[in-house]
Amino acid sequence: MAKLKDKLAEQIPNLREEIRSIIKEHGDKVISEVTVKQAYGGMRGVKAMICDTSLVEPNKGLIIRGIPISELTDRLPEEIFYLLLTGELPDKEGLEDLQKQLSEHSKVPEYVWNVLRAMDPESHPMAMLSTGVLSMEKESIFRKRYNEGMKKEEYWEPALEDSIRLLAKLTGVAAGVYRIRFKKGDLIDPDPNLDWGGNYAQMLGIPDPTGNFADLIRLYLVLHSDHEGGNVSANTCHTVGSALSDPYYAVTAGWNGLAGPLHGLANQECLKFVLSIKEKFGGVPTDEQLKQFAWDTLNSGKVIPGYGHAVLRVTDPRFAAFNAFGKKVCADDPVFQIVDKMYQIIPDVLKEHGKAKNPYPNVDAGSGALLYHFGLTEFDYYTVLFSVSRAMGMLSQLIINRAMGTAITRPKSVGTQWIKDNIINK
Ligand code: HAX
Repeated sequence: MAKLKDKLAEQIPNLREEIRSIIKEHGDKVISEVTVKQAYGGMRGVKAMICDTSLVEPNKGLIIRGIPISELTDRLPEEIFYLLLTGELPDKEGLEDLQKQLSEHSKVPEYVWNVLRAMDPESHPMAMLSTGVLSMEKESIFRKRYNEGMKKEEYWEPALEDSIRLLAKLTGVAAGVYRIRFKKGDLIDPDPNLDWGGNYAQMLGIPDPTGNFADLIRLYLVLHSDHEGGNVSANTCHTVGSALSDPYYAVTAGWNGLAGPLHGLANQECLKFVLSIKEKFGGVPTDEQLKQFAWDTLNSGKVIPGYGHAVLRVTDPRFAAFNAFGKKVCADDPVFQIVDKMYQIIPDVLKEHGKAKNPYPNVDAGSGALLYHFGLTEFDYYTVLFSVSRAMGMLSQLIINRAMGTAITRPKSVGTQWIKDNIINK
């Protein structure tokens, strides 16, 4: 039983039983406490939700179902989706079946293109992606089955079906956003013989005589697929999904968070920063010039994009994977060389500056330079690529939550007066 749905059907009863017994026997034990600083500070570090798809270890980075991301870089993104959901990589039958479903459902309804073409020509590609996918909400099988009165135990099945269909069309919508927004000419039809990532690359229409661009897209989709449950997009998708809003509502809500400059939009900020260095110095700066530029940036009150992380405390292994890819395919590109030089210089500057808890690069520090190298130069588009990938993680988490019967999210908020009365003046 290697097909994704069969595998999940086999696993879910055990998962439910395990959780039922954990809650019954250990439900009142404390796993975290919350300080005043955490309540005012984005709940950083508060352990208050469950996510089984992946884990971010401060000193190791992303681990998907027990496998470090650095060991998954040669896999296809759809294999990662299967892994996120089931905890196992698919065998040949499982992979082929999933690819067949992704291919079968890849046709984007015509009304999506009407919606996207009606948007203002200067709309941000992220707003277009969210709008385009949300316009397909009427296709939701989850909503239809819910309205027909499906049982709670069945929720995960239409959530899975919606998710596969959404992912199947997502690459087409995302490629369409690129071609419409940046006036690249006609839309390119999906090729049913290609894998999910390879097909996305061909629908973007970037010339790719070596096949390296398609490999970059596959790598990109693997590396950004998930980052545990508390980050803005995953947490938002989780919360919206917990109201039993269907996957279309939940995943687009998550993307709207990903569109923020401190989250997914950071990758376009990083490339802007790298290109501004290239322009200022007419190419790759010397070590001294780069060091001074970094200090000038910090002294003017700005952050160094691509460096630091809320959880990580080492070089992000996803950055390391992109850097290794760059060294293989475009080592002589000055934009890539600046990224590589920043990696040599910036951590020491940030350590001396003494503020950032993590002075090392995150995933966004290098990805834009690689896309730019292959001619995908519209950096407003980069967060869309991130979104296509992260949809796999958000949707996996959502399906598992529907399988586990996760309750609607409803933490208790307190006011500043409550803090004064109960903490300060107590
Ligand atoms: N450059 C300069 N200062 C930095 C910094 C950087 N790259 N990273 C952190 N700091 C500063 C913070 O601004 C903060 O300063 P204040 O005390 O004055 O507010 C201080 O160091 C402590 O911050 P932190 O605890 O180390 O980091 P946070 O968890 O608050 O924030 C961020 C994490 C990623 C938002 C932060 O490091 C940052 O702004 N980095 C630059 C933007 C960036 O690369 N974002 C992409 C993150 C990856 C991601 O999630 N992508 O989706």
